[in-house]
Amino acid sequence: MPIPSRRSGFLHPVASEITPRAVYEERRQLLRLWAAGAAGATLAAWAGRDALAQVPRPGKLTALPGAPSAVAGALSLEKLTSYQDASTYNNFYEFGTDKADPARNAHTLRTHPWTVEVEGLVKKPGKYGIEDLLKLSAQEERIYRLRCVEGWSMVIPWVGYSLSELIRRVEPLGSAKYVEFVTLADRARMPNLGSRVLDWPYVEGLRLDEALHPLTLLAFGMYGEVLPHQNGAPVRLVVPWKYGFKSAKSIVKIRFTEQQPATAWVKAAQQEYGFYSNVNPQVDHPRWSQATERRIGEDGLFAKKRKTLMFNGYEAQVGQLYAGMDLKTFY
Ligand SMILES: Nc1nc2c(c(=O)[nH]1)N[C@H]1C(S)=C(S)[C@@H](COP(=O)(O)O)O[C@H]1N2
Ligand SMILES: [Mo]
Repeated sequence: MPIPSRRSGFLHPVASEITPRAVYEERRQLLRLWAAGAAGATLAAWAGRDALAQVPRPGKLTALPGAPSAVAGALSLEKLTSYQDASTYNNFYEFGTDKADPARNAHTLRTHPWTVEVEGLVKKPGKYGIEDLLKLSAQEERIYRLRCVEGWSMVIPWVGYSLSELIRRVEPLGSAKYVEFVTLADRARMPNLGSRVLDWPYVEGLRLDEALHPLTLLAFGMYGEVLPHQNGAPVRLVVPWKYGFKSAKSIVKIRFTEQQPATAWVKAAQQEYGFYSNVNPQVDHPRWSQATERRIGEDGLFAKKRKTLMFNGYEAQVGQLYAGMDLKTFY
């Protein structure tokens, strides 16, 4: 994918983006009306949306449409981040630490064949080819905010299904308390694995109840298409109430454990990146405040910062998971 010129940190859309995005915007309008309960008037139009999404797009990725999710809180009504921004301003350290590196370098990733291995404390461990994993449950579209620990945020329409669908199938044992996500570490295809910026492979983890929460998404696509490599193809997590780094990309192993997994960022700097990493405006990162954020795409010279919401705005859905916990200690 060509990298657009960057002036004052602003990304200029290239001409080839304009038509597909206009089509997407139209779909998004329908989705918004639908979510707001204006279904009657727009149902006919809504029924036509998949036809729109499946219009072949020369040079674009394969369509991966999903029905709008019925999970509570899964459809944010905020303005979407442009596809251009969402796919060119990324963190994927295996491909470099600059935000533009993943889009520049991740073309070397091979996503077929791809296997995700489920192991550890489950009754039914096994290996899933990516095609089977994709079809394990109906694909849903969810519009989630993604808030990064550095203070930027985006609003992205993801396509996938609740991780709980997979977890139920493999039947965790009573002793399973955590889920560990191990991602690809392929020196031949990932140019930054020679660096020691993190202890590869990149590993993330969730408590089992967090992993089972219906908002925890196993994502295969975004904007109605399969994931671009730089966003974690062919399969990643999206955990909308946690800082972005909890959303492991290009997952190859899902392991059920009794002990809290040693995650890549906790190993790198425990004081800065805790295991929980719930978005919390009241608990600052040791080097900066977490009370505000900047929405990517609005980050012009005079853009106002936004107030960061508790649990990234998903408090009604996930607050109960942390009842009685001191979130300053378990950050
Ligand atoms: N394997 C892997 N997964 C990863 C990362 C990474 O460096 N490697 N970065 C994380 C961080 S810090 C963020 S903010 C999100 C970024 O996702 P996005 O590029 O789709 O916005 O991916 C997360 N998942
Ligand atoms: Mo991040």
